[in-house]
Amino acid sequence: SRSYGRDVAIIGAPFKKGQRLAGVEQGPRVMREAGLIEKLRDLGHNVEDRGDLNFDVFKDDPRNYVLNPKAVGAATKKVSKAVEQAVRDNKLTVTLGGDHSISIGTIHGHARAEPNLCLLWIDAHADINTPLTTPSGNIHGTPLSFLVNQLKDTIPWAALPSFDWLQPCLNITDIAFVGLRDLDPGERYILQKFNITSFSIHEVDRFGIHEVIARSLEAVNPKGDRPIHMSFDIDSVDPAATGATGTPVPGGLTFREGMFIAEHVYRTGLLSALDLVEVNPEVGSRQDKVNTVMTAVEVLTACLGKKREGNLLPGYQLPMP
Ligand code: EXY
Ligand code: MN
Ligand code: MN
Repeated sequence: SRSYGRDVAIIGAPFKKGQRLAGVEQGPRVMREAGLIEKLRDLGHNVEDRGDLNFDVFKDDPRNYVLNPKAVGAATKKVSKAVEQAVRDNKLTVTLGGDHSISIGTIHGHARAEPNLCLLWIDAHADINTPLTTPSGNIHGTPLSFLVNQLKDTIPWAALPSFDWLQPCLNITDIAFVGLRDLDPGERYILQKFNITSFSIHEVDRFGIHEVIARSLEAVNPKGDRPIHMSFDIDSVDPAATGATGTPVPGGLTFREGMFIAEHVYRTGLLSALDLVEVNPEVGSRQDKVNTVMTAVEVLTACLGKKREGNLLPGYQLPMP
């Protein structure tokens, strides 16, 4: 093609069984309907939309520490395979959720192809409950515990055979959190015990978003030689802009802070895979839905090079009279 951007793969992961609310499985559809693919092509990227994954339904999937273990185990295995393949095909791989449990698969698959990756986790929540600390049983609050080497012995693997395909693949020191403001006691303990890089909303207010994202990258990628996985939960941004999400928490990142993170990460040139999760068009008002989808699409396009200062088209010539 005559593309001047990157090769990009879009993978839809319309999955909701990591939490209890219907609607989050419509995330990929509403983001596509808002013109995501065209907007990425307008930036000059060669975009291959690989469509939506199909997830198996389990009639018999009883709670076992967590809810829907079979459905989540099977779905995340599929997500992992799809992301691994796309990264091996040299695509910047964008996965559209779905709830945040899908990131068990996106990060696992990305790490299979790029074992040296580091992780930016942009979220109101730390999503690092273990199956024994989760207060809700919702797996979308636990994905990182399944992935982290240092928590391997805290997972009741024998009780969760649907995750037998999964190998922990991430050191806990390879994660930086931004935007946190709702942690459970087990999560607080884990972050403190392992001295994890984390910038809550308090630190965003204190230092400013540029300092926070720069320090996050310095901590997990000091030499700038590691591929970056960014997992962007739309609930990191304030409910004023993202009311259509399942677990909104007041006092979040502003729209502008979310955009700043996206633009800054693009400028590293190291973004290798990206998740955009937890858009639920069935939560909140019609205006919440419009705002949330718009925010998601703006963040995604900024992660792939759209600049608020404007983009210069290669070969642009001023029209002459
Ligand atoms: N920490 C709570 C739990 O584990 O149930 C809430 C988790 C929400 C997870 C989401 C969307 O980032
Ligand atoms: Mn999350
Ligand atoms: Mn969240």
